[in-house]
Amino acid sequence: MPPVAPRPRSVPSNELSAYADLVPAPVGAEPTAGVHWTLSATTAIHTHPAPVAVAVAEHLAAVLRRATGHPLPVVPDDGPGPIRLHFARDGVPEHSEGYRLDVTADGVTVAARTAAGLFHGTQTLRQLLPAEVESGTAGPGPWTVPGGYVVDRPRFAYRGAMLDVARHFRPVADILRFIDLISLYKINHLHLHLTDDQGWRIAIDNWPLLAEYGGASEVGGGPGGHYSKADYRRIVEYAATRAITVVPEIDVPGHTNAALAAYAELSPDRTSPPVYTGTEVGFSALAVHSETTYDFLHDVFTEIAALTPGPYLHVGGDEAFKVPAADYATFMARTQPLVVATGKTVMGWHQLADTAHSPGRVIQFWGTSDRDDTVADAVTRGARVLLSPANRAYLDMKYATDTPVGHDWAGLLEVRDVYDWDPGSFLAGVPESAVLGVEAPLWTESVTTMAEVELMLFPRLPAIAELGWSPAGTRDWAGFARRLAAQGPRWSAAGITFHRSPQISWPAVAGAPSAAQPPAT
Ligand code: NGO
Repeated sequence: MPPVAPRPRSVPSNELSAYADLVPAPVGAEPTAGVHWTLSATTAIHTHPAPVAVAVAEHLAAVLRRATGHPLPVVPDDGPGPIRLHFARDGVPEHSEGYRLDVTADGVTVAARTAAGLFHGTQTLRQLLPAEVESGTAGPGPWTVPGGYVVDRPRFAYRGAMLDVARHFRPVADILRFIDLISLYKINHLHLHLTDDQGWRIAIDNWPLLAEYGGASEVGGGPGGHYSKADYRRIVEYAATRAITVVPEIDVPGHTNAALAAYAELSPDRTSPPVYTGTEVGFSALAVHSETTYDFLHDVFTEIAALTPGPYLHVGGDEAFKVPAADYATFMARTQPLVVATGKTVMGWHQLADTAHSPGRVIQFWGTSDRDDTVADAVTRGARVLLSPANRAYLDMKYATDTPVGHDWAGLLEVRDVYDWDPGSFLAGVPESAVLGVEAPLWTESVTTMAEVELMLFPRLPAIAELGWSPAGTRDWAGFARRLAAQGPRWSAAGITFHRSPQISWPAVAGAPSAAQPPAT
């Protein structure tokens, strides 16, 4: 007689639709009916012994240990195991960030060509587990993963989030949390807006007063702060373990009051202005005709480039209203080669578009229309475009008039506004092949706490992440709204503050401790 199959236990809620609920939507995914695997006290994570693979496995283990209380040893041995993370090419999409994930009755396998691919696969695995896997304290489980597979790769090479640490400084611990949050949705670039009128946030050895004096202020008169080089390296290294590249921004020639306050010789009239703690823009400028300015930029870019393993160095360039157009062009014609000389590729806000080209440069569009002829022209000269249209991607915009923080100059941005556009065909004269990707900037004039940062990110950041990652053919508001709803319990379990958008039918957060309940906004 054939053995009697065990009676199916009750089906956990994540089992029915987990493969259809992933955010960002994958290239391909299918559940296998009737198959599942359950993580237990004896589960180990087997991985390739390469340190990069071990780092991915250790990160997954740390998340799973927290919520399950199980030991989950990481075994640097590529052989079969209940959870196996390994490098492979067969069946894995031909992309440096692609992965394949298989769940059978024997366990979970993530295969990828690179550590980044493995990392993204493990983030998908988290979403296939019950929402309580995001909890910071151990729960009873069961930690069951439905059987099936995912084959995945990104649509765009660059999916970014920007945090303005100049208007309000954020300590290193907050940046590390920010990195963890954005990496949940396969964001792969963290753009740090390190300098502005209200504060200079990174130590520069040759110009120590930039950080010491120029960093000791912020909007509203708070103490500000800055990152030492060791702090900054910590951020870069931590980001790398989450497959994230840091993009530093030194905003010039405008937005420079903090630098001018620290060094009078950088100012056109050789006089230091007072420290600035307001929120106006466009009133400050470097002395664009002074050689000292270019010595300063050379030193700053050289030191920043030395701290930056990633390819990009962002030079800002926005709202330099005090610099006449011809001087601005001259300034950028001198500034961009200084970046190139450090081995980095220039990135800049789209005001840079009609200045001299530099090899492979990236123009970050933050306008509110779907046409900008100077950007389209820069593309014909070889520029690539990073899309952050303010009326689609600016996460400092309020959701609604009663959102407690944020701006509304580019409109009120509910999650559907942020989701419902196609980066590949958004800007006239900019074909998809010229679009490097998308980025969601969070400016912090009025954002002063991490809870407020989270409120502005969620649920809009996952929308931008999906536009950047998922195949164009998956874009469908109703489907996204349903999948996003399934993320809510995960954020509640993780203690993430989020906006309970009325556009989404959030499931009830039954049993969640009140401290983890999202605020009603
Ligand atoms: C603009 C401006 C920033 C503001 C932001 C507020 C750019 C690129 N420059 O975006 O200084 O903080 O709007 O939304």
